[in-house]
Amino acid sequence: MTTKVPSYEERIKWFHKARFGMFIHWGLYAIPARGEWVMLQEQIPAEEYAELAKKFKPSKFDADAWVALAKEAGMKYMVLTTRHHDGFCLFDSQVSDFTSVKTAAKRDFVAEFVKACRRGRMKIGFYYSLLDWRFRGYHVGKDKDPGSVEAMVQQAHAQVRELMTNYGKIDIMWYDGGWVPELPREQIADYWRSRELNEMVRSLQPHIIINNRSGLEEDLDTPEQHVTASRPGRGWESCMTIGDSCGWGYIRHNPNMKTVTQLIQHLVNAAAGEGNYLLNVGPKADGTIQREYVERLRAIGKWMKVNGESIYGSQRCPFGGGIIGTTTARDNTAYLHVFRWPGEEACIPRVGNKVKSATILATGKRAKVHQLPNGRLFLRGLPTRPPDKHDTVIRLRLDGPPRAVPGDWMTK
Ligand code: FHN
Repeated sequence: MTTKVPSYEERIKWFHKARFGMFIHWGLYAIPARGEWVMLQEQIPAEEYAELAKKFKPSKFDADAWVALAKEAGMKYMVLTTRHHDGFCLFDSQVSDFTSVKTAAKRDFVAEFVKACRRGRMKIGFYYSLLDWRFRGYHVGKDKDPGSVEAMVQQAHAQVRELMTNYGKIDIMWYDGGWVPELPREQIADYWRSRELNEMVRSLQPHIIINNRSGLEEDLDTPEQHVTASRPGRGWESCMTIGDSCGWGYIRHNPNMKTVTQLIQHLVNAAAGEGNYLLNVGPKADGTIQREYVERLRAIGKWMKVNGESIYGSQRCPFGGGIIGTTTARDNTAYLHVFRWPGEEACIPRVGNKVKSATILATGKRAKVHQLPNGRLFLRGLPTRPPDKHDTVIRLRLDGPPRAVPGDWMTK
């Protein structure tokens, strides 16, 4: 019996409404606190690295606290590393003893995470690394050790089946680690048998969204550490760290933390391109999230409380943002996001609609609207200082869906 898979548009609808999610990189690597690549970067032998599992007993792990923080930030879904490249599973697996259930923690953290997300009405994504550094074949190549590569591929298929079977309805299958050192990109799907794998995923989870990292395009593009829109109609999500790009997992001293303004403007630019922003936290070994991340997420949440209508369910807007910022839209409303406050008058080009009103969301105050036939829109009577230091949003009520003034401005 073949399972009926809903249409792409049906499956991705909630994702477009959500716009903002939390990525969580957590595992044994939080103990040394030098990022999730520490095993490979410091060439730690697998047996030595496995000793960490004896110390991984996160006394303060509280999935409800993670969910509460994500909600406070205005996030609508959460993606957890169920297993990263080091091979350690945060879930119960019949095909591996290297799990948090069978070692010191004796807990199924994925199960606890899923239950907390459901209590908090958060959509759920499972990150799963196809590659596993513990398999010799991955490093020496299929020619030199075909048996090891086959065992690694079989592990991936078996564990993805466990994840898709044992934890209820899952919303995103977030593959990673599909790349293979000796192979060109177009051969990756065959190496992992990804067509067979994803057929199984969709048969078990017909509503699921699958990302583009198993060697197949599937449903979602995943630009990493940058915000680059996909073609209209294609779902995409920018994933990003708050600190250095090498540190998805916890790093004890991470000097380069992005500011709240930078993080908000990344979120806005993703929304302007009809994409999502998956912002990462790397909890400490005890399960808590560091203060610098909590402060930033709470500040973003404060901004989202006032301006979230310009982000959730956002559509591309054909108006220019000029030099001052960018625009998002939703139905018969456009939102001007002013990153660089111009003072008492703002101008944006290419507005083909009649603007019925302009309101600053941060203050509720109206601006005076003046429009020229060539599409230039002037908003006047603005305060000299920016009402919001990160991004002041001005809501433009229009006479219909946003439409741009046709043609090139020089020809007017
Ligand atoms: O190697 C991983 C990395 O550790 C992290 O998980 C990121 C998140 O998207 N993905 C890979 C690097 O592209």
